[in-house]
Amino acid sequence: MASTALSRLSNLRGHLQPSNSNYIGLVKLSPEVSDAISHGKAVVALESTIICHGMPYPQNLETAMEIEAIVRNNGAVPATIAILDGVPCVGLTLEDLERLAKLGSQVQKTARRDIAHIVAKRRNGATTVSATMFLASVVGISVFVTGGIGGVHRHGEQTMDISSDLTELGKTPVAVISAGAKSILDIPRTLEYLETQGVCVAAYGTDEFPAFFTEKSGCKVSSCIDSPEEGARLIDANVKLNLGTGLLIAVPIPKEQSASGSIIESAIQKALKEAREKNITGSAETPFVLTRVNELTGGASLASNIALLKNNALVGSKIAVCLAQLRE
Ligand code: PSU
Ligand code: MN
Repeated sequence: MASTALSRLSNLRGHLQPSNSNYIGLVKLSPEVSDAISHGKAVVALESTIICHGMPYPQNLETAMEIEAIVRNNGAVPATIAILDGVPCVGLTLEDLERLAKLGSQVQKTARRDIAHIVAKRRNGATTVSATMFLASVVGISVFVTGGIGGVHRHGEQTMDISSDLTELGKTPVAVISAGAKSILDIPRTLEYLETQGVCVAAYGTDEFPAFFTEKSGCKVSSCIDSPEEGARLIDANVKLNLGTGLLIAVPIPKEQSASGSIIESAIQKALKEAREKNITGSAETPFVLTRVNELTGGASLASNIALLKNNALVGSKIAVCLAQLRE
């Protein structure tokens, strides 16, 4: 109900910046996002690591703008999230997007553990899935669209390299719409870990978890969604049950775009080998592998990446619109 959302927002606002209506605690909302949340309109959160570390300039800027346009054309308000000069921002201007896109990897990749540090040092931070989920939930956004989530890395049983995206999904009630997890990761262990965290993993139009560049991973999911309405009902049930966990909604890459899957797989193998040889680990591993895979495939992986992002934005926006209708 719109009035409930409004009172929830004004309660939350009471805390820190009472003089400025566009802050919730330390988090700054754009006027458009603030208005949409207050009135119970459909809002879709978007991350910024993908802009700064996932794609080269200028494709990163073009894609960020196109994704926002797709969200708008489907009746929802886009809320791209990043930390700018120490201020966590929900909803960016075109100038903000340009700045992030041009700075690229100079902007620190910011997962949950890095948020306080970046704020305290008044730096810029490109938020990963975990940090974006956290900030989206602070301001009451339930739907978040991205490309792929982090997961349990291959050999994770030895390195303990498990993305904080997975623990965030275990404790933050935001639905993440993605194309699954890349096969640079250990997908079966990623799904096991999500089960341990109590996270419902649903696949859109299929019963199989997709592997980002390809439609299939060989792993089944426990929930299937066949329409935006079903997605919205799942999110609504998760919230009303007060489970406290997030949801992972995996949308397979469109068939036409997944053809180069085997070429990409061999590039992934090569990039992983190089990362091991160069001793690139921790938070640097994912950006390194993504960049190398793109170089090795001559841009084919970037084209697939952009195509699946657009498709996720389309599906996620429709789900967000249905969710807003359910809550009216
Ligand atoms: N997977 C992708 N593209 C990405 C990422 C993951 O296919 O851009 C980014 C997301 O921001 C994700 C982060 O949250 O990498 C995970 O990093 P790590 O593996 O260090 O947790
Ligand atoms: Mn990691």
